[in-house]
Amino acid sequence: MTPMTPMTTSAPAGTSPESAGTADDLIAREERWGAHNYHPLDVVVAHASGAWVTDVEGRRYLDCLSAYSAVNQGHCHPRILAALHEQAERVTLTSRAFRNDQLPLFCEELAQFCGLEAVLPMNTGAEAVETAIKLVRRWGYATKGIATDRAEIIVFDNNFHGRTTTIVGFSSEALYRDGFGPFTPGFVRIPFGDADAVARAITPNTCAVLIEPIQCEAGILIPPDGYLRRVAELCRHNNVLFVADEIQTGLGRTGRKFACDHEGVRPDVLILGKALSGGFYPVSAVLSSRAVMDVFRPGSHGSTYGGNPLGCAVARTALAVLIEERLAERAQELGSWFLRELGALRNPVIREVRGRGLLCAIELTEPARRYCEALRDLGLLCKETHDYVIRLAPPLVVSREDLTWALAQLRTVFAMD
Ligand code: IF1
Repeated sequence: MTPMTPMTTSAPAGTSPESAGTADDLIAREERWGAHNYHPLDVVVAHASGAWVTDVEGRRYLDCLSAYSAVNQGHCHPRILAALHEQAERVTLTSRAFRNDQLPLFCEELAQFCGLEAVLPMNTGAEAVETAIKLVRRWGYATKGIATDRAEIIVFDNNFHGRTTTIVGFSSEALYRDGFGPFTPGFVRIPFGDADAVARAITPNTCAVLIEPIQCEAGILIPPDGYLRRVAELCRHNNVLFVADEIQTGLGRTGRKFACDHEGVRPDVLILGKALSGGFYPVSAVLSSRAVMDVFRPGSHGSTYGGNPLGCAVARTALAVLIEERLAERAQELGSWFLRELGALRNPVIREVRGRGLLCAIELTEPARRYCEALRDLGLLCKETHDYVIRLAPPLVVSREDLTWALAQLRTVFAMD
């Protein structure tokens, strides 16, 4: 056995969250002990509430990332916290070898919220995407009659669906793929936003189209009007399942329950994650009709934590908050105003402003990182995506006053140029 490496850091290891070190010390420790698979902005968050976070040195920031839409309900929402706490004192995990008293209610409430018939709970987004891939492949063989191992799934350039080997295998982004092969076959990748390309790509072996209704990681790319409806129609006519990854766009973010709602499209398979648990605890889910979901039989799929009572209790409350606080409506109202105001920002480096609900983007003609750093210094947290795009997606509980303040910081940064 290798002996334990002795701790070489100067400050004593904290025993409670409150005794953590300074920002510089904590950053040094993370770099020393953690994997280097991220390049975060150097703000060390210690507390958060609603739309605001506070760093270890007591500075406050408006969060305009919302953990990539996982905290749509706002940080540490008191009702979700209470549900977490109460459930944690009753029972947290049973495994699916036994039943628990939260899973049935979670499935019923989520299915009714989504207008679909059956729910399969998982934990992270990538797991739910993997689950959907298994589901549509099996449906392709068992129901559509595709020959064994010939099923094809249509995906899109610049997609982002997670980090598993199968999922990165059909990514078009070298950063996510390089060095991780060999990859899973059975995916056909085509341009996003062109319905004719979908029509051309469908073959008798196509079991599904897997699509983000708005491509977020690609830079908040909103497809042309009518595109999703056309793709859904092509799917219906060709007996192909329309699978929507609404992990980031769903649950109020774009001003409707789901981004597909903007075009009146009901997916055959819906994938949710992130805000399903209000940022407290990973809960994801795949939804479909009963007929499709029933291709899974006992033993075909599972997860130790999927459907656990703690996650279900948290997710039930996260959904209730979304409905009762009218967060989708808030995103619509605040978002359309905010986007108009963003559109009035004037600077030659701004190429385009776009968005839907409170999912907004400012595309620049130069790398966005230094603008994100300048905004951080003014107390506004956001993150560049694909180098040139500043993504602005605050928690949906953000106030108009907070957003007015954010606009002032943006004006300052773009005036400094
Ligand atoms: C990271 C991006 C966002 C997602 C969609 C599935 C997943 C995600 C549409 C997987 C996850 C994340 C994960 C996080 C950063 C992030 C991200 F910039 F990389 F693309 F949000 F825009 N489908 N999105 O957006 O869900 O397994 O992570 O729970 O660094 O990977 P997960």
